[in-house]
Amino acid sequence: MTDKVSHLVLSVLPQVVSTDGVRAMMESALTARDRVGVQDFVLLENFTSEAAFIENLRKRFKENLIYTYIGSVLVSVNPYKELEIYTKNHMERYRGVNFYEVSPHIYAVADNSYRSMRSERKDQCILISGESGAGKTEASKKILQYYAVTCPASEQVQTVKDRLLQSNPVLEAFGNAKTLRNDNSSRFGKYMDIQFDFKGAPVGGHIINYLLEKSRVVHQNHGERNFHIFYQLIEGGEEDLLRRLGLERNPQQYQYLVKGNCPKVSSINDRSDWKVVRKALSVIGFNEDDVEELLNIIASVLHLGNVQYGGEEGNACITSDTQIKYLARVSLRPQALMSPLNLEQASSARDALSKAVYGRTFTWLVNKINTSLTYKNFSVIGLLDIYGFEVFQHNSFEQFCINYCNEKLQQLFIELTLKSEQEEYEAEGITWEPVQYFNNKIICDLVEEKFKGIISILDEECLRPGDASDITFLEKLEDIVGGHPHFVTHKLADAKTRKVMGRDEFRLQHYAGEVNYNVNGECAFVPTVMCMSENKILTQCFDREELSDKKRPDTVTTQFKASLAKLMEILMSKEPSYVRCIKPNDSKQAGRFDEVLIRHQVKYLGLMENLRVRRAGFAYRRRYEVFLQRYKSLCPDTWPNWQGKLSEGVAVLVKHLGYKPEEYKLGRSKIFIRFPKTLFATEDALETRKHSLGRLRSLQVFAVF
Ligand code: AD9
Ligand code: MG
Repeated sequence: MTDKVSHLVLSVLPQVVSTDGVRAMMESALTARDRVGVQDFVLLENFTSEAAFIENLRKRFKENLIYTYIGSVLVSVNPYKELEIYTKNHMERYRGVNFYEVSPHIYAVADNSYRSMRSERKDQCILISGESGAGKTEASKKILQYYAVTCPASEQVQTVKDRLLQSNPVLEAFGNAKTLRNDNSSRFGKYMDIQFDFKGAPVGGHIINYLLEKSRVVHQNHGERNFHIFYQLIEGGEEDLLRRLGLERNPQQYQYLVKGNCPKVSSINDRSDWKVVRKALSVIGFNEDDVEELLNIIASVLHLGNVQYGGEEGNACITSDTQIKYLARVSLRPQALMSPLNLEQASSARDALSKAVYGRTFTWLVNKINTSLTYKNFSVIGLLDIYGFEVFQHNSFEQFCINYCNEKLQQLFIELTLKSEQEEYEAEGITWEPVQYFNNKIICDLVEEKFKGIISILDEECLRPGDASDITFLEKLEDIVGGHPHFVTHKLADAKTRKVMGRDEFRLQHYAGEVNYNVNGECAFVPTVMCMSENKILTQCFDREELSDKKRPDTVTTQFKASLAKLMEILMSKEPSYVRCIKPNDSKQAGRFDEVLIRHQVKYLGLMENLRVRRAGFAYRRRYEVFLQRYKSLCPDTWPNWQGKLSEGVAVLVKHLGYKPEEYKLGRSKIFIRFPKTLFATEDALETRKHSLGRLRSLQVFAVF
């Protein structure tokens, strides 16, 4: 009876059940257990086997059980279909209930963090990770909805709740896009603090955005789109508005929207999304003027994309007057666009300008949302919805930053998981035996170390006057980090690797796999003309001081490194919970479990490592009162009530059950059980007793672990 699962809780059953009836019930209970797998991977007998891990995930996925725990970490598999598990009734079921007394759910994680925040007065954070399309953003929205519905509310709190909820459609319109992997892919990282007052009501919030994928503004791969807002405006914008902005109702007219050849997406209704976004903007507190200025900028980016250059070699001039008419009125002064460049330089300067304008406007938008969400110094729960590890055919510095971020989060994850395990053992007075694990600090150092890390080398090359180029950067990398075990270039690679690497690439061996990065960089661009704009938003986005040499901005990578370091600080100061999202297939299809794809994610999410750490000592642990309450009926000395100390009651109980000394340990407030089979045997004993008592009324599959 080992490879068994969660047990059944029997409640309100019919008075009399025949022997046959009992047998049938037990049989069906057992097949149910076999069918649905274990609800906590720590209960897998063969916990080091990746195959057993995946099989368990598969069983549960087939039964629409998309959530499974590794201890307190929630693993979630995207079902790609609407499941009836997010109703108000479900929310109520998880409210104020202990993590392990109900089946695994995103609401259990939300509720657990909320209760810890309130009872221990400690700030919490929920870290959601996984690859593109795995369900991170949906998970973060479910958590937010859970708080919006279950937390107490006054009229003022309702406004905050509404604004928190409505910030999502706005940020998604400007920061999400259709990609090959996800029709609603977040192209930025997001950390959101939700603030709660002493009554537990959400009273404020704050959002930090990370590294918007600006390159999408000017270029999209085949089958992908630009940010949703462009299509929403063109499809849904009122006639008057489009006329004022000089836009036509046809996305194919705009160079920045035609690159992916994908103006329409079956799962997206741009017109109705436009209405949602307009409404959300007003809930957040945008007045008509703010909205008009914002849309002016969006339209100006489209016009800018249509600016054509002609003229002599080395002295490009604009040949498209219509665009300039709108651009000049909207944001720029036409004379400021004059500058001696060749055709290629002129187009690339135009694109750099578009990216800068869009990127800064996005940050402005986040700041504007933040001012509408008051932020006081109360307890917080932070939600981190950040891009997962990315490997494309062509990986640029954007992927480099994203993957570096994932390295940092993985490091934090393993460190904190180990730390909390260790702390729990120490708190319970149980000896801690060190666990071997792969520490990816070596890769983080390779990227971020002062003076000799990749980012420092890049900075130095970028700031060096004279002949610095992508190739000198690569050579410098070879000089300084060429001997590092996780780094290789075309020149340094063995013959086999060389075949799959370009001469302008370097390869990093990440904890999650190998990635080749292309070093073809972007020219630094100081957007002089933008500082002269009369658009109110743009004047806030482009600071005149930037034009002076004294206030030269850091490179994007250095800025990103600093913002990540800040993020790590924020996360370290809070008590973390984790949601690890898995994408079941690449075709966005319900019911398809692609084992190869899933195995890869299990690997790079570090789930086996996580399980090993969690199972290093004991598979199961429970507080004495919970354990005793559940199993006291199995021992005449503890039934119906144990009067003495809880720990002694548990000692009497497990002795009666025949636990061997090597199978368990008694800590200060908890019992630790080493093997799942011990617990399963106890569960079976409980079931048999309940059945033999003939007090079965109805059978309800109920999750307990
Ligand atoms: V990306 O890194 O931003 O590209 P995410 O955020 O991990 O990615 P997202 O949450 O956007 O993925 O999920 C992708 C799609 O999967 C959603 O648009 C839904 O159609 C689908 N999904 C995800 N989670 C659920 C769920 N719990 N129930 C039903 C889901 N559908
Ligand atoms: Mg997302």
